[in-house]
Amino acid sequence: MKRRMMTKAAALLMAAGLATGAAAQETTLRMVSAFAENGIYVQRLLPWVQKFNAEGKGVLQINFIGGPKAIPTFEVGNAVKTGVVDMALSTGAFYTNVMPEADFLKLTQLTVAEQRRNGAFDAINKVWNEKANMQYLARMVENQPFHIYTNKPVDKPDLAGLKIRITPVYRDFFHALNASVVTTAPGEVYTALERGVVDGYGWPIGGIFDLNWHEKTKYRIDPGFYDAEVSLVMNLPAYRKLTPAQRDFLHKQLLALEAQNGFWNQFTADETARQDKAGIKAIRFDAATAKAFRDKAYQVGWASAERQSPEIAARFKPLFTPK
Ligand code: 173
Repeated sequence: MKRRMMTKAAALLMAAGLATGAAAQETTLRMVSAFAENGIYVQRLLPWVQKFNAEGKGVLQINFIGGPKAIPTFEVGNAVKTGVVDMALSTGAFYTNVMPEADFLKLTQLTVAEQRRNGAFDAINKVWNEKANMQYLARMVENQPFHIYTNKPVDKPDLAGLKIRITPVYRDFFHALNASVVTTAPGEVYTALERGVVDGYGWPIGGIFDLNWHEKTKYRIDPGFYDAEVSLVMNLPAYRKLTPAQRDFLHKQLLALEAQNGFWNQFTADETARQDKAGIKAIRFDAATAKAFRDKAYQVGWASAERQSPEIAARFKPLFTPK
C-alpha cells in the first residue's frame, strides 16, 4: 500500500516535472522602460515587441510591463542589475548609480554596426557584465545629437546666469559653459519649466513634443553634441540562462531592431522642421565658434570619463572615435 502511494506521488511529481519542462522551453522576459510610454522610443519599441512575440511563440516572449510609473527612471538600472526585471529600455545616464561608465556611451562617434565590427560592442559588454551584472543587448537610437533648449536668448556659448535641467549626460559640459544645473528625470521637465525652476534643458534633437515641452521652449542652441544612446539591457544571469535557441532568436531580433536605425535621420529632419513651425528659434554660432563648442563637449566629456574611470575610458576611447 505504502509502495503504491509512493508510486502515485512519484507519478505526480513526474507529471509536474514534464509540465515545467514544457514551460521552460518558452521563457517570458519582464521588460520595463526608463523612458515614458508615450515617447518616441517606446513608440518604436512596442511594434518590435509585438513582432518578437509573434515570431517567438514557444521560444521566447517579452512582457512589457511599463514605463517610469512601473519603476522610476533612475531606478531601472538597479532593477536590471538585481533581476527585479529581466530587461529594460534605458540610457546610461539613467544608471550611473550602478556604474559611472554607463554614461560613456554618449561619446560614441561610430554607428552601432561599426561598434559591433570594431570590438567596441564586446568591450562594452565586458564592462557591463563585470560592473553592472548586465548584458548590453542593442542600441536602438542613433544619430540623435543632444541640444540645449532654453526660454531665454543666448548669443554666445556661455550659459552664465541660466539654470538648466540636466542628467549626467550634460553635467560637465554645461558646468564648463558656466550654467547652474538641476538634475531631473524627463518626467519632471515640464513642471520645472512651468514653475520657472529652470530656464532650459538638455535633450536630443527629437522628442520635445512628446511631453509638450515645446510649449515652454523658445530657443534651441545649435550645433548638437554627443549622440543619444538608448539601448536594451538585460540582467546577466537571465541572459545566461537562455538556451542556445533562445539566444539565437533574441540576437536575430536585436539585429533587426538596430537595422531600423536609419529612421533617426528622417526623424531629425522632421523634428527640426516641427520645432521651426512651433516657433522655436535656432540659435546658431559662426562656423569656428560652432566647431569649438562641439569640440569642447567631447573634450570635457572624455576628460570627465578619464577622471571617473581612467582604465575603462582609455579602453573605450579608441573604439568610440573615428580614426
Ligand atoms: O534625460 C535626458 O536628457 C537624457 O539623458 C537622455 C538620454 C538619451 C536620450 C534622451 C535623453
